Amino acid sequence: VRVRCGGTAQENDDGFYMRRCVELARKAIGCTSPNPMVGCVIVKDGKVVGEGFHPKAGQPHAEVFALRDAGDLAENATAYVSLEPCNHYGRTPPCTEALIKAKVKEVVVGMVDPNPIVASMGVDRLRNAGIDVRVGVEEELCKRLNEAYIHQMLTGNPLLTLRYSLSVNGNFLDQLGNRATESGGYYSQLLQEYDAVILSPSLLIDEFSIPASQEPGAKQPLRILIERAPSSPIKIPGLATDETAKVIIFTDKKMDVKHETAQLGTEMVVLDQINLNQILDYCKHQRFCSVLLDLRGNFGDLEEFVKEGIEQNLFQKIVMEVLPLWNGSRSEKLSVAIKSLDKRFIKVKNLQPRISYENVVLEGYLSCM
Ligand code: AOF
Ligand code: ZN
Repeated sequence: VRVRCGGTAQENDDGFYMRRCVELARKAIGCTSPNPMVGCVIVKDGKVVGEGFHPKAGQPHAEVFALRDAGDLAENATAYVSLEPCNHYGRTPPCTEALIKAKVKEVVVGMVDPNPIVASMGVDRLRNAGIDVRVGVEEELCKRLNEAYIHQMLTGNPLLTLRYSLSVNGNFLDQLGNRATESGGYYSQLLQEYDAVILSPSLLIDEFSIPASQEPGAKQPLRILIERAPSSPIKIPGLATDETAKVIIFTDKKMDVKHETAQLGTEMVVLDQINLNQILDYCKHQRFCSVLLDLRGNFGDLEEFVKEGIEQNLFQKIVMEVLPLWNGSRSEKLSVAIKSLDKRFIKVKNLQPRISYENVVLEGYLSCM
């Protein structure tokens, strides 16, 4: 349904088609890293004549799919793209040239590409070829779509999110809310968005399985397990991995990993010292755009990471879930670690609530003062 509200007809149409671009882009959620998610819509005489999105790094860009879909109808049409068309030869040829060749009349861009090899040069190239270009339609929405990609491009580091569950009286819980892990549940949806998730190995022992997104066709994040100098060999019961669900165990002591982990695609990395910075370095070298530190299971394993992250402003984002419980099972240890940081004044920006079954999920951005 097309809803018109306020603004000029042009502004309404622009917003409508750009939101469609974002919707298309999100079809590849979790699959494009280190590339951004991008959607493109070709509109002629008020009708959509072509649509496309970027499915995966190495595959053609959104514009190419949309132009293919539109065929000859792209001539004199308006192309809407959620990200500035690229102007470089990467794994694929420049989208600017494809748009010029297709003779589109106008290009409407959601946001400029922060990639320094694009950074407004795509817009300039199109304008120099005589195409009208407008930039910044639904910009906030387009930026939110690719917040991890943008962060990685601007800082070189992956976006780091801290996730945890709370009871209504503010205790840290080591459980998830009702139906969170099912398809459509917030946790299942969250996992598919991340390139990697840092977990306590106790989860494997307690749950006999490794957390995985249940969304249809979801790409699973790399699961990073932290095992600090354990006294006994790591047992990994029921650990099932495949090409899309890799596991890496970081440890500071060489030890046996039972269960023929190598065969299951599990990698082991022994470090002199394990801390959050070291894990982030590893993720950075993998060109990950996003990492989730998931506070579940035995918090003890991750307590130092939370402290280090807060002390050194390593977290950009938090996702917290409030369960309809008074106490629940709680971690005294973690509460103590967090309390020791109470003097830090960190503001949470854009705190957005949403309801997931009977739980409240809050997402926000940490900003240090
Ligand atoms: C677009 N449309 O759909 C995407 C763009 O290695 P390549 O050739 O895939 O290039 C990757 C870069 O291209 C990526 O870092 C970003 O700057 C841009 N992505 N551009 O016009 C798209 N995915
Ligand atoms: Zn491109």
